[in-house]
Amino acid sequence: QEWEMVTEELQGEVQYEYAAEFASRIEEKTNGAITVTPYEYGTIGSEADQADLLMQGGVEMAVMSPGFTGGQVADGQIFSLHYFFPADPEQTQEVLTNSEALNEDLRAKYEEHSISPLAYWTEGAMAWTSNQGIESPSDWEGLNMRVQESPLMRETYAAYGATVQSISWSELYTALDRETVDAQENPLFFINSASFHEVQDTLTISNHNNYVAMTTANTEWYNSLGDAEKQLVDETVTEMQEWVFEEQKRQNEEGLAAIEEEGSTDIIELTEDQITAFKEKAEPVHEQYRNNELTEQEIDADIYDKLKEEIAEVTGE
Ligand code: 6CS
Repeated sequence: QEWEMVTEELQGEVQYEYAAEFASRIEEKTNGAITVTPYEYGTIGSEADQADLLMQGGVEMAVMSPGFTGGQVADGQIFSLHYFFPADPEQTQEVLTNSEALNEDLRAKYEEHSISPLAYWTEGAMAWTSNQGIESPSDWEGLNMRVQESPLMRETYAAYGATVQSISWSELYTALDRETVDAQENPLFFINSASFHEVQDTLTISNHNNYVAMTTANTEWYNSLGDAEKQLVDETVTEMQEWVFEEQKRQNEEGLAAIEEEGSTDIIELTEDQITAFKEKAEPVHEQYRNNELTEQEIDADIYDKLKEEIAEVTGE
């Protein structure tokens, strides 16, 4: 058998390396009876095209960011709330791995669209880049922020006074360079490898959110697998939670070191007081989202409530 797995990143980056590692584990476990072909970003279309392809069963598996299907799977937008998941990537990974709200309830929502999220994992804490130097919510006023396809992202940035524009990451370098957008968010490894810092003067370590990716399978395909194959996929995905955590950690540390070494980017680390000012603006958005005041499509408040409790259990807050 041959399975195809698309990713939204290039060779060397976390998502692609994840798919390559997954492929090698499956091939080894089956003595080559099953091969998995990982695809780097760009071979198949935009992130949204790839999500469509998975939903239609054009590929068996995908590494996907929830941000690109926010308009379709409204509940997946929960990942774009700021200061909601733990700031510590290790605690976030623990929640992503063990949460029933995500791995059962949210999974069922995705499955209505033929996407089966088999695992959620972090690609690291996101930082903001801009030419302005973002240190307080008011620094966002008048800035046009690049976001993915999640209507809630508009509201999270509107709470700081920014406007937003959805574009694919493949157009982002040029958009920042030409100043059609003024700012963006991504993990440090990705900022470095996509060279966004070359066209932005400042980088803010904001700890506002961790980037989340999902290992997904087309639901009809996954359900058609025999028990042994399903078990093989599930067990490999579970094993890889630790592997990918270490991979993103290494890549993010190296990414920051490379940006620092280049020396052309002003790196701002928010103080606790500055973070408090952002939280004051971001937290009301959580409740508005939960109460269905923000997005056109209904979201399930029970998923929000359950996840919030699960997060509190991990952080002890
Ligand atoms: O900013 C983005 O859209 C891209 N960022 C990452 C970390 N992975 C893929 C995604 O498309």
